[in-house]
Amino acid sequence: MTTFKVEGMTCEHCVRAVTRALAKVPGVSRVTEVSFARGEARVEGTPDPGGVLTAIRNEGYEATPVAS
Ligand SMILES: [Cu+2]
Repeated sequence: MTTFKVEGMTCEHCVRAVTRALAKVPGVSRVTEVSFARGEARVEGTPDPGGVLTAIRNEGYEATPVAS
């Protein structure tokens, strides 16, 4: 499981946009959680972290990896 901090999500629409984008990233087997309240996204699988960050940024949000 990999966690990312996501800035800029304000509603469920943002959550759906980020969830859809993450599901398309190679290596992501499941989008575990996307929360605008906590500003977090969690995915399962073995994606390239750079690919995840790019997918989130392409939707218009800022993302940073969270060290676990
Ligand atoms: Cu929104």
